[in-house]
Amino acid sequence: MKKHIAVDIGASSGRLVVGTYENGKILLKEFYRFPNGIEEQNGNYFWNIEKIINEIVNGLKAAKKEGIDECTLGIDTWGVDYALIDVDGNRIQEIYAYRDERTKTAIEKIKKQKSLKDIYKKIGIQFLSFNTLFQLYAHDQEELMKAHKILLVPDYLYYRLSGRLISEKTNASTTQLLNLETKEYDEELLQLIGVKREQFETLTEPGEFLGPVRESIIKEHDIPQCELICVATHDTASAVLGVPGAEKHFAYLCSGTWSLMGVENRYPIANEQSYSMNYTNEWGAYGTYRFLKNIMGLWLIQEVRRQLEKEYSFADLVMEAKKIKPFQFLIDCNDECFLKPENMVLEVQHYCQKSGQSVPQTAGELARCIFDSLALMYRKTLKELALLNEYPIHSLHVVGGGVQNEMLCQLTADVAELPVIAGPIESTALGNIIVQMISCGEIADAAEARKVTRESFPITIYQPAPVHQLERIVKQFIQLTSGGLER
Ligand code: LFR
Repeated sequence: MKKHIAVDIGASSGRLVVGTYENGKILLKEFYRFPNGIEEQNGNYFWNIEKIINEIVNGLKAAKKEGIDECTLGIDTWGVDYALIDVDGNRIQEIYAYRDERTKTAIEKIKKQKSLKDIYKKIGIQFLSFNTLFQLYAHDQEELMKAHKILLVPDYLYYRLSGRLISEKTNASTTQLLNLETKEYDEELLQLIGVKREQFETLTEPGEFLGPVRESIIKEHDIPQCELICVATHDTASAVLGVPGAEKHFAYLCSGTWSLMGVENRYPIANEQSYSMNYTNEWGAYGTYRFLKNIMGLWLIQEVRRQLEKEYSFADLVMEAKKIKPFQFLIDCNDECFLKPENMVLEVQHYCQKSGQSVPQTAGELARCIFDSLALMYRKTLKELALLNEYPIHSLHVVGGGVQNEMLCQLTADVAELPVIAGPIESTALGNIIVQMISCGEIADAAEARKVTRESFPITIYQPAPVHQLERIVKQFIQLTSGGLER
């Protein structure tokens, strides 16, 4: 029986999970977890990449103690962020975190040189101020010129473990630099930001074998013999592979620090309407596209929790929220002001005040405001997805850590007026391991993997219950979020 390890690193935590395929089922076991987060240095925000690498090695040592001597290994992380390395393979800067503010005005600046609509037409990626396109544009040009290679975070981690240089496709698409037609980095955009094609590696498909972890690392740290497999290294791409959708068209919500809501398509949709609603076509494994939208997600509640004087667990916040009358305080969760505010509590309060609403004061009121607003944003996004795709959406799969928030799952079902199918929680690690299993010939393809997933992991179904005065609440929310379908 083959053992596969997923190194799955998110913005707030990383984990190592071992997966095996036995009797038609996938078994997952998390055996190592560590906290992650961005760190401030002189007003800029960075990831502590050396700490992350140490934690991966510590996790692999733990794997050996668990009795794993041999395995395959795949790595996924968030998208867009990059390391610059010199010709000797040394990193020449700390890795900026995407919430760093240096890109705040980059979209406005680029717009003066090239129309955003033209960029969208050929790239098909939603405009987010932190996409690599804008980060590189805002990067110190001299430093950028010194870079022999630009590696996205998981590419860099593969490099550190093995010496292999790759530019994995699913994550590369989050740069907003891949051309939908040529399926290559777009020369014109590269020129616009002062980067050469050679600074990126050749694009690599998920599924490719990348060779072993360096012998020196294995010996020094006494870790298992690991064969690296290039997985869908963008965490969202992995998470979507782990969605147990059975229907031809299923909608998903990958619920973690971000809420990524969308559908899986075989073709990109990059037209006027998808441009004006800012939908993305991120490249998926096995020739798919993730047509989705980024919604600010659980980051809002994570940050509120961090700011509150009293210590609350997430479960405590849910309990407090349940005591509060719903839909009294609404925010547009996707407003830029929530991307990296100094103090999320004050930011939420300020938003409510300036939009003429009463202001949430207690932990319960703040949590209620966030959960209500997220559920309403999910409803709005589902309506947009159905319209842009020209097919109805009958249910919603929720995967990721957010599955544990039963209140939000039920609220989503109620507000969106459709059943929510929740689980699995660890869909990202699962998707990572699914690619490894497909490459090793244990599972035939993504469709079979979804079938196996359905048989392997429990799900919870939340049926929608009527919401008092829903129409009025939706109207109010739509006004707040400037337009939309149900205006
Ligand atoms: C989720 C995610 C999103 C991406 C954001 C920044 O972890 O990867 O898909 O938009 O992080 O990279």
